[in-house]
Amino acid sequence: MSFSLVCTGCGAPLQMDTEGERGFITSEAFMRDKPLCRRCYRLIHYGQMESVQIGEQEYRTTVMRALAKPSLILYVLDAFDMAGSAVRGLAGVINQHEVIAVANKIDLYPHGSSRDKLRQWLSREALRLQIAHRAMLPVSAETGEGFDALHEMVSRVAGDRPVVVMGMANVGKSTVLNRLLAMAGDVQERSVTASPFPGTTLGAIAIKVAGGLHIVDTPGLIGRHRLQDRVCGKSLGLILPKAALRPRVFQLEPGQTIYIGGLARVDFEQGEAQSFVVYAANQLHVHRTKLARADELYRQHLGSLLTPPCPECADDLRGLVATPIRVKGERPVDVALPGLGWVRVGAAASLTVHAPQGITPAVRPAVFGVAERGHGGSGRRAARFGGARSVNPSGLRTVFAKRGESASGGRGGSGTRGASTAGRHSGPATRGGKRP
Ligand SMILES: Nc1nc2c(ncn2[C@@H]2O[C@H](COP(=O)(O)OP(=O)(O)OP(=O)(O)O)[C@@H](O)[C@H]2O)c(=O)[nH]1
Ligand SMILES: [Mg+2]
Ligand SMILES: [Zn+2]
Ligand SMILES: [Zn+2]
Repeated sequence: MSFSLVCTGCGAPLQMDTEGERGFITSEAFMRDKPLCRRCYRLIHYGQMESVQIGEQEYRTTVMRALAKPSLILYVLDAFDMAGSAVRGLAGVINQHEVIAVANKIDLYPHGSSRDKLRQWLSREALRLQIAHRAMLPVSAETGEGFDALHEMVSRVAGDRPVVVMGMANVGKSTVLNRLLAMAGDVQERSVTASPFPGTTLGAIAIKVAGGLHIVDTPGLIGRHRLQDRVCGKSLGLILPKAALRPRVFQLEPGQTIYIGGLARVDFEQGEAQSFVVYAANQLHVHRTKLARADELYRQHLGSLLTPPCPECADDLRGLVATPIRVKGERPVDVALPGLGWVRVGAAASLTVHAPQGITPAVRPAVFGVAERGHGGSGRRAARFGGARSVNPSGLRTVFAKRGESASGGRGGSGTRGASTAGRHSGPATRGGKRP
């Protein structure tokens, strides 16, 4: 039996000298079959996170090393947070390998939504985020949905290349890897550490699976452009969805606004009265108020009614930055807030979206409900077809069916055609994505 010098849970080099630093292990734990650092032990057994993170430079070096040989990359994306899922600054390295995009956490999408339409939308979104991929596989590492297809494809195309699992922090890379290990019949309890805290995996972990597969877990990139990387541990529990999203519909008049916790605010300034549909963690409070009262409410109730942030993380997240957004109304759009969710807007509207410094709202074609296109997109219709008034599976199916029918008119994923922001939205779709 070979002896591992990195933690088998998080990949940190093991050391016995400095408590509280990464890779710390007691001599007893070190003698075990599967040496696990103290941080992993506490994460797994007590759900406690010691705040040790790796910086951006170290992240890049680690991933580049893991990709030293021609590899099959499983680029794991968070299907709930596509806007926050693109790893910035590594495209040049990634593009030298074969990429399978794995959109994880699809269990968070309302039950009954058409998975095939969802896959097409996710693929277009990935391309818009400049993630070229040979295939897009929507999966849930939590429920196992989509894993037969993923396992089959990995077994078929990997050959003798290492399979490198990479992506932003917290998208579920380690959970995906664990499920693949289990499917490969690896019963030796060789699972890696997964946790709700971004930054769980600290180094590359290479695992040889029975049957010849060589699979590598890598750390995730932590960025200031996503809210899950900015809130404290307590607030994290409020913004991360735990169950399928329950869309929340707000019938708004111009001059009204909605707060999503105290982390974002969407002002409806001009346009016809219409419904706004909020897709965010069900446990997160969404508050509607008059625009005229909005600032005062924020001053008085930040951290209480409008939470998160809580007192512990408010300093970094206080003082929202305004971005004007014009929705043309030709097609419904989502205003996505990295790490928080999105707000679907179906008809023409002038909005101002407020979010903490560094969190940039992104406008994209709506994932749900383009059904009202060509119907004038009135608010009432948007509510009816948006599948949102209730979480009605068949309602959602209707949306997708209609979307399929009206396939003409440029569905090529040109992104922000339906809206414009003040020059801050992301660019048009890239080429390069081969469909399976
Ligand atoms: N709802 C849902 N949650 C998931 C799924 N897969 C993983 N998670 C959760 O997402 C969180 C992060 O999972 P990890 O596997 O640790 O994510 P990671 O990408 O390895 O994170 P880092 O190591 O920090 O980069 C955990 O709370 C998981 O339980 C999924 O399919 N659905
Ligand atoms: Mg991990
Ligand atoms: Zn560890
Ligand atoms: Zn907090």
